[in-house]
Amino acid sequence: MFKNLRKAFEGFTKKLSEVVAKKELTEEEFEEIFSDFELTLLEGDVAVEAVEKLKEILKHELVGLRVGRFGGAERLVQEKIKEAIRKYLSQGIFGKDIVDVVKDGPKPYIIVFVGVNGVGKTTTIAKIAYRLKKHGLIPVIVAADTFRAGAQEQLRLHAERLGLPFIRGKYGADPAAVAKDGVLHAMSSKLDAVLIDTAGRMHTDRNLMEELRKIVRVVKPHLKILILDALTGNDAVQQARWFDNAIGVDAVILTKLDADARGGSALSIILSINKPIMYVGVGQRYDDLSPYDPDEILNKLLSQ
Ligand SMILES: Nc1nc2c(ncn2[C@@H]2O[C@H](COP(=O)(O)OP(=O)(O)O)[C@@H](O)[C@H]2O)c(=O)[nH]1
Ligand SMILES: [Mg+2]
Repeated sequence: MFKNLRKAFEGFTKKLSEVVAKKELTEEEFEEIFSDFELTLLEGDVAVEAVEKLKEILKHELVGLRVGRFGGAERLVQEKIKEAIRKYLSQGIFGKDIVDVVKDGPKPYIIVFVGVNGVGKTTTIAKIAYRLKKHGLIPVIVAADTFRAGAQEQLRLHAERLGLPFIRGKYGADPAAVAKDGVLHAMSSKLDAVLIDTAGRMHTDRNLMEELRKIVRVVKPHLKILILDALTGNDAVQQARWFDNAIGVDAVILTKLDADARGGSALSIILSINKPIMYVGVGQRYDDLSPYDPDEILNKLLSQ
């Protein structure tokens, strides 16, 4: 999925090394070499903000660099680039497993999941529920999308398969009331967590914004997780902005990293959203959820 971007990085590295092998890299030279690279990044669907940020970090790391007569320019430049991006990507690690978050948090620990339809929200909730159960914690799964019968049914099947309690509302019921029911159920049954699935109608829908705000007001979640689809690039960046504006997002789970994306999509999202990444989805099975590891992404990007 990072194929195009990898090629672009290779070209960029090569041009830079040709300069630093001979002399100290000036800002003008950096700008010139970066402009070719920039075009490839933008064509590869990397968001404009991400490109700007990348430029800043790389400029800081590379201007003034020279290698001298002993050679090894290409490797040095590659290391410098890798280090700069690693530093940057590492700022976005959530850094705590959901099992510990729930164990260390108040009981029941309330989590609201938000995201546009189709990004993998329901599947990810099932994965989180599975992970909690595997570590001896019992969550209730709550279907607070009361307008899509199919969405509720999908979640009910997951709950049944996982052997976990499930709460839903009648068709058209107030989603906030259903979410509250879930919390009350968890309290009376002394459950460890409440996982609330919400509606994901197009993010330009004002009613959805109000609906989500109401859920948040009523249940006061301890954690608000946004699900983003790694294949959607710039769209995901817009979605992140919209949901953050609506309810304030604490962490992101990036799904479908396993699928064959246009180059740069995942990196672009990670660079652009300024939110900690908690997990990445790497498939459709319950255990296809991995901690976010910047090195994995870097290796795909830069290994030869
Ligand atoms: N390959 C892959 N598919 C995923 C992943 N997460 C979800 N999906 C698939 O994406 C589709 C939409 O998922 P769903 O959970 O229904 O999305 P929702 O509308 O946001 O609730 C389903 O076919 C899922 O199996 C992932 O990490 N990798
Ligand atoms: Mg769903």
